[in-house]
Amino acid sequence: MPELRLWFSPGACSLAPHILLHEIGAAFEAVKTSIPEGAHLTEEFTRLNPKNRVPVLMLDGEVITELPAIATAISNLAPDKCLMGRTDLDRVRAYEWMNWLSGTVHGQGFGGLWRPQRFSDDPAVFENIRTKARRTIADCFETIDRRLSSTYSTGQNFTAVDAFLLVFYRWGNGIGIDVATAFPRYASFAEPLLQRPSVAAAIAAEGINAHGR
Ligand SMILES: N[C@@H](CCC(=O)N[C@@H](CS)C(=O)NCC(=O)O)C(=O)O
Repeated sequence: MPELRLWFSPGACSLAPHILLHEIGAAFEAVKTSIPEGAHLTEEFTRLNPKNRVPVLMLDGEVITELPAIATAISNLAPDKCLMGRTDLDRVRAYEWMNWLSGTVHGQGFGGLWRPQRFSDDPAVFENIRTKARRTIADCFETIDRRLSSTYSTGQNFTAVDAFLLVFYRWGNGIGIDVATAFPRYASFAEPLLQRPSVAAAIAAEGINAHGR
């Protein structure tokens, strides 16, 4: 196994790769920062990732950013786990999910809600951006709910997509969506996965509440 170090902030999207590292049973160093406190805004972290975001994975000295890329790098370390899908079609579906989760659900939905300043320099319109972002999140959760019909989102095994979906499940509950009532298939998918040893281990290591509420 290469030398692995993951920079995370408790409960942030970095929870997904944190779960994946536990899933493959890798020895790794977890480096904690705190996004809400702005603890990542240091010269040292900016040198590491000039985009100033977590997650960051260092793999034998190579710095990797962006969740779909990090998930792929971790998946490559344990090919038998098929964390980015088992068949060719599963892999295509995994990237289809990861791209949308990263760009639309995270970037536009939760990004708009929590970081409206990324979308306008005018504080007067921030509330409008937040309102629109909440609608985007609800639309996305509708899509997720429609697409989930079995234990896993992609193929027949646990993948990075499932880990990423758990992040948004927690965030959805955290912003006051009653996911169990409004999106019951999403909740029925997520709740059993929260018991998975790799998921429970990452949640315990981050010191966060499993359900996000
Ligand atoms: N596109 C990036 C997004 C990463 C991202 O936005 N991470 C958030 C935490 S969930 C962050 O670090 N935010 C810091 C900030 O906005 O200052 C990815 O997929 O890795």
